[in-house]
Amino acid sequence: MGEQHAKDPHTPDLGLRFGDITTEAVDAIVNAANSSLLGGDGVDGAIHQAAGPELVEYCRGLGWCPTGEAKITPGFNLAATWVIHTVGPVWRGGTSNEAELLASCYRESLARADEVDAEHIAFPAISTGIFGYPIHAAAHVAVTTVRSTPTRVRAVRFVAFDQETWDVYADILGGTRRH
Ligand code: AR6
Repeated sequence: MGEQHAKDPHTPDLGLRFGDITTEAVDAIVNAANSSLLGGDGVDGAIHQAAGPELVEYCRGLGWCPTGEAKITPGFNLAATWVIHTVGPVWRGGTSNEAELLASCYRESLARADEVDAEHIAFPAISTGIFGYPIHAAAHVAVTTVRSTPTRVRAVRFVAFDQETWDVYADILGGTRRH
């Protein structure tokens, strides 16, 4: 076996942070958006607020984003260079393909990151707020999908905005470095 080339797809290091994703100084932060991409409440509202009005203007030019897909924009006033906007599924009890759609959000977000050579990215707990996806199930999808998706992203931070989210990720990530 030869030494792994730096640009070969691999599994990223996983980390956990507590707090507001808008202050994360990474190459790209992921936004839990809705299909209009024109902003909303929750983390979406916070990202638009911090990025400034240029973000919604840029998003207007992108059009609709279906559930499970992801589109990338500049970060404008954010510390992050890029924002990857993905649309998670609304929780409808678990029988409406929610898990596959949520996994697709993570895979598609990593694909957008690869397209711009983003090496450090941060994810909120997509769909677990206004869209109602139970945190245990959602965090399991998040971690297993990121672990099983080949990508050139080197480090993924899961950002927990509340204690329950932190506790669930910490449990799933186990011995993973929490930073
Ligand atoms: N930083 C990190 N995480 C946050 C932040 C923040 N600043 N603010 C909230 N969270 P949600 P969804 C957490 O509701 O469920 C919007 O209106 C939050 O505690 O933001 O995917 C969109 O436009 C939760 O753990 O997103 C859509 O219409 C997680 O982020 C809809 O909400 C996701 O909660 C999307 O709903």
